[in-house]
Amino acid sequence: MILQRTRPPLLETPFEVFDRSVFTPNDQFYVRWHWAVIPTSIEVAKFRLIVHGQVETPLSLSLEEIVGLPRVELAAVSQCSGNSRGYVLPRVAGAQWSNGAMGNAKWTGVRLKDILDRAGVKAGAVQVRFNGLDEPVVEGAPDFMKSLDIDHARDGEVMIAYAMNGQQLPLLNGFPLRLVVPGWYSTYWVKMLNDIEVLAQPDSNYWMKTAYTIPDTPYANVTPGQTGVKMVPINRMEPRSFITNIQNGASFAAGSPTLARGIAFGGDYGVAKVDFSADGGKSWQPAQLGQDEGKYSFRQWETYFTLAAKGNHSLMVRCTNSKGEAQPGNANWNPAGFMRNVIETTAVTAA
Ligand SMILES: Nc1nc2c(c(=O)[nH]1)N[C@H]1C(S)=C(S)[C@@H](COP(=O)(O)O)O[C@H]1N2
Ligand SMILES: [Mo]
Repeated sequence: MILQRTRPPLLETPFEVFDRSVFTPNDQFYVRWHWAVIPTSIEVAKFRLIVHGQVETPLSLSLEEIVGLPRVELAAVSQCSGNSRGYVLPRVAGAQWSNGAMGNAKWTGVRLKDILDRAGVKAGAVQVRFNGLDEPVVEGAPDFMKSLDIDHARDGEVMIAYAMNGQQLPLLNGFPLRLVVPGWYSTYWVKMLNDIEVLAQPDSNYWMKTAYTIPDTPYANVTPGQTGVKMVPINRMEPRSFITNIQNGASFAAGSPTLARGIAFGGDYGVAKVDFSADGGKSWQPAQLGQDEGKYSFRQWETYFTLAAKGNHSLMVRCTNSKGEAQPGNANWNPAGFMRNVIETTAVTAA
C-alpha cells in the first residue's frame, strides 16, 4: 500500500494491483478515515446496530440477527470522491491521491430496505442517516455521518455489508458492518455502521451540508475563483477507464502489434463500451470487454494496437456507460478536486 497518512489512516492501492484482477484484494483495498478515534477491536457478541427516529419499532440488532436475514451479493466499485485529486490543476488541498483511491469487491450482506421495513418507516420520513463507531479527536468537532433520501435508502440495492470478497470486512474497511451504496461515491459507504436514524427533515450535519458538496454543474466543473455557484451534496459516480498494463514512458517496437488492457466502470450505470486510441484521440477503436460482473463492477477490457511511426505517441482510453454518458476530453475542476473522470492519456514511444 502507498501510505498517504497514518492518523487517521489513508492508504492507497498501488496501481499495478488493478492489472491483476477486476476484484481488488481486501489487503490491498484503499483505506480512508476522517477521524483518528477508531476502535481497534470489536466485541462481536455485544455489538448492536440500532435503528431509530421516524420508525414504528426502534430496533437493536445483533450481528447474529443480521446475518440471519435474507442474504444479497453484489459487485460494486467503491471510489473516494477525491480519487485522482493529485492530478487536478490548478492544484487543490486534500489528500493527494493518485488513481488508487478506488477498488472493486463482491459485497455480501442484507438489504437496507429489509431492515427499514422491519422497523416500519413512518409517514413523513425524508432521509436516513448513517453513523459509525469512529469519533472526532477533539470535542465539538462533527462526528462523521452521511444521509440518503428515503426512496434511495429503500431502493432494494443499498446494502448493509458484512463481507467483502467472501471474507469478513477488514477492520480498516469497516468491520463488522458497512453501508454499500452502489454507483455512488464511497463517502456514503459508512463504515463500522452501528446507528441508523430515520429523519423527518433533510440532514444538515457538516458532512452533508458543508463537506462533500459539489457545484451543481455538468461534471461538477467550475472556473477557479468562480463564486456564486449552487452547491449540492456529491452523489452518483461517472464513467472512468484506465490502461493497467502500460506505464507512462513505455517504449515499443514500431510496426508490431501490442496488447493494451485495463479496467473500466460506468459509474451508476453499466459499461456499454470502451474505446481505445493510439493517436491521441484522433481515431478510436472498440476494445473487447471481459466478463460482466454486474453493472456496478469494474469490467476488464483489452485490444491490440500498432504504432507505425517511430517517435512519441499518446494512448487514450474512453468508457461510455449504458446511459450513453462518456468520459470528457477536458478535465473538470472544482475547489475540492472531486469527481475527476477525464479521458486518461499514457505517453509512450515507438523505437
Ligand atoms: N465511519 C466512517 N465511514 C466512512 C468514512 C469515515 O471517515 N468514517 N469515510 C468515507 C469515505 S470518504 C470513503 S472514501 C470510504 C473509504 O472506504 P474504505 O476505507 O473501505 O476504502 O469510507 C467512507 N466511510
Ligand atoms: Mo472519500
